[in-house]
Amino acid sequence: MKKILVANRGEIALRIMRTIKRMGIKTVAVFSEADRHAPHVLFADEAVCLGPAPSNQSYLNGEKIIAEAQKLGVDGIHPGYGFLSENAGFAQLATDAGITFIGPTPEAIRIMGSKLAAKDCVKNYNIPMVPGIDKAITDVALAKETAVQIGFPILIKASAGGGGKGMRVVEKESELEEQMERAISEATSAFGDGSVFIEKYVGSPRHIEIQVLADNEGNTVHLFERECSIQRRHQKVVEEAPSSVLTPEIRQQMGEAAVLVAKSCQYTGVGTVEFLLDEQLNFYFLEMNTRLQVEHPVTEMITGIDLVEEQIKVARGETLSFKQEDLQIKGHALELRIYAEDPLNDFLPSVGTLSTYERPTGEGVRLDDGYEKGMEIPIYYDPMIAKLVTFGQDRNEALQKMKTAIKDYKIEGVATTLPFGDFVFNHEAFISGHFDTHFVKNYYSPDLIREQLKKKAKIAVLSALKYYLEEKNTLKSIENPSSNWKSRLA
Ligand code: MV4
Repeated sequence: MKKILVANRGEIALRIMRTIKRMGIKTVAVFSEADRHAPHVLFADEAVCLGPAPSNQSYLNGEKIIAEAQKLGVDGIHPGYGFLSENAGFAQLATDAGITFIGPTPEAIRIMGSKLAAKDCVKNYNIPMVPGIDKAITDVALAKETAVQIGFPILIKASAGGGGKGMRVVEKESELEEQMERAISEATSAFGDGSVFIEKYVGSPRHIEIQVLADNEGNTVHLFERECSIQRRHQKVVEEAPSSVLTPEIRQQMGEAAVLVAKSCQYTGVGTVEFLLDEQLNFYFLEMNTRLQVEHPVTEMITGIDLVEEQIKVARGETLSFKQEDLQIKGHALELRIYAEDPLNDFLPSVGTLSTYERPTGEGVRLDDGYEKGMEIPIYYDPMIAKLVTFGQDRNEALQKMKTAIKDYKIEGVATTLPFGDFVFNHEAFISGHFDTHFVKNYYSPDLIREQLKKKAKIAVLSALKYYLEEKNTLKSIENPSSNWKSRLA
């Protein structure tokens, strides 16, 4: 591969292009009219405008992207995450145009894009799954029968759903019919596919995912787990690797299960297998994400492996250069996603210009960002500004570095999730590792941040006052040197 087009924007486009350049390959950026002066455009060797700001007229226009790639003699396309990354049709379009799609096959994307197809695909591999039905269900009577068998509460899920969309908890039998009808009509209008299924509801789960990597010869390894339980409304905010609750035995079992999930669909490249982990440390396969994930840096930090480099090597047909036995966890990494969202105002998007933008630095601090001081955060795309990642020999070292880095990171002009991160990293439940997917709901309220901010303001005032009192006499002598002279003579 001599020239790779990155079909994305922001921090991930930059992060991917850095690796491509380091490998001696040329980079092509694509951009919308809103991103004309964005860092990913400046960084690339070549760049093409796709069209107006809205995603469906730019970053989601697969045909245009392929056409531009062909004009520029591109031989590989990296889709990043979001946008076209899990679009089997786009992967096929690239392949048909003679361009290597840097990701799994269209078939693997298609299977794992449907939860029911995924369950069906792995059914002969002995993968633990939450008790439930693995078929689309429309018959209310049958649903009731199954629900009574597995026991309430149960969860209705949309097969085509993702990120928690189309999920409904049903507490008792009398609510099932109404909830099912709603779930089906919601799934039909949201995804054009009304298939739903039911599962036992796991009440206080952790969300643990396993990074996998496979080449074209069937060599498949896992790169351990990421703990992603700290999220709000299915949007992850804090991630870490390794998880503080997994034992080596369960880690190995989950890793082996994840490798089997990948093998079941002849997976190639990097992918992520999601599990729920209950309080007794039972784990259940949820779904597989067939892309490079936002939170991949924590895995890179603890394994020393550049996942984008591995993607490219696999895409150009290379054999994995390491085996499972060669891999080990070294140290601990934390990630905070910094969104232009206001944690004091229900995390509403905060629009504006980055009037102040000062990056934290230091050993063990990695900042993946896509903005510069003075830039505006466009309203058209995901409002994530950056990912702040810290690495330490152990969890506590990573935590201390994170707290310092949050203090050193100065952003003004938009509200961000930095104060929310500070809240999480100072919370007893996070520090002790005793938390689940309900962390934000259970512990967070904006008043806690307001109190912290007030406390900080008070400390600033008090230390200024203390300093003033200490220096009062010096101050007097500066203001009135003669009186000082006289008093000394007296
Ligand atoms: C569940 C669950 C409890 N029981 N399935 C949410 C997103 C989707 N990937 C699966 N999700 C869940 N599935 C059963 N049977 C709870 C969740 C869930 C969740 C999962 C991962 C991370 C955050 C979550 C927040 C709420 C609910």
